[in-house]
Amino acid sequence: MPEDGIVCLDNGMYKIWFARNYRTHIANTLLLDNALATMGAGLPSAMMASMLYPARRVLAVCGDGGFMMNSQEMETAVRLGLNLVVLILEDGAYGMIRWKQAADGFPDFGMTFGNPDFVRYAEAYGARGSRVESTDGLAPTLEAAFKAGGVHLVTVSVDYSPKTCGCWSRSCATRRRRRDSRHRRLHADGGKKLQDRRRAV
Ligand SMILES: Cc1ncc(C[n+]2csc(CCOP(=O)(O)OP(=O)(O)O)c2C)c(N)n1
Ligand SMILES: [Mg+2]
Repeated sequence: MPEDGIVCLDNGMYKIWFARNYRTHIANTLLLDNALATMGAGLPSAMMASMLYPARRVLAVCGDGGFMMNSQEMETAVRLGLNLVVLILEDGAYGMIRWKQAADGFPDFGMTFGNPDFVRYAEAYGARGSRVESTDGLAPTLEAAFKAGGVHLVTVSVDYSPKTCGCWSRSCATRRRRRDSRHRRLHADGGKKLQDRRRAV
């Protein structure tokens, strides 16, 4: 993104990455709602940013769950002739809650779902859609989407498994990073209690 580009986040796991690592140089170029943290806000806030600053690049970053909470606003964005790109991080799950559930030692239950084909979904609204197939493809796909103008949806698969965010698997690869006392208690016996609990469910 250029320095004056505006990134508008929805709410999910990736918000933590942006909050920690995304450097801004101009005020209000990273819109991040950490108060009520409402899912579904990414696309509408990008639409407003694009209306206020039509000459600047605007990128909404959404999880698949959050995007689907307000995705019908694609129609409004197309109808108003806005220029914006929506990047969807697709893990087929409410990733952040799935992670919290695992970090608290609960079974991996009820947090996954299926998605529409987001490229065709975008096209159904008269927008453009692209799927990123490799890490190297991300930047050029975004660049092409901004250059093309209009409403453009870019979807990319994301893997939030233990490598990325911690206690996820039975082996609990990053438990040493966890300060949560409940979590520590569950692992005090090498994970036996946790396994018993999983067996019981
Ligand atoms: C309206 C609303 N419902 C529920 C929540 C609780 N919540 C926070 S993050 C999250 C999951 C987000 O899933 P997704 O958008 O797919 O992002 P991911 O974490 O998978 O990247 C949920 C359910 C919320 N913040 N807002
Ligand atoms: Mg998700």
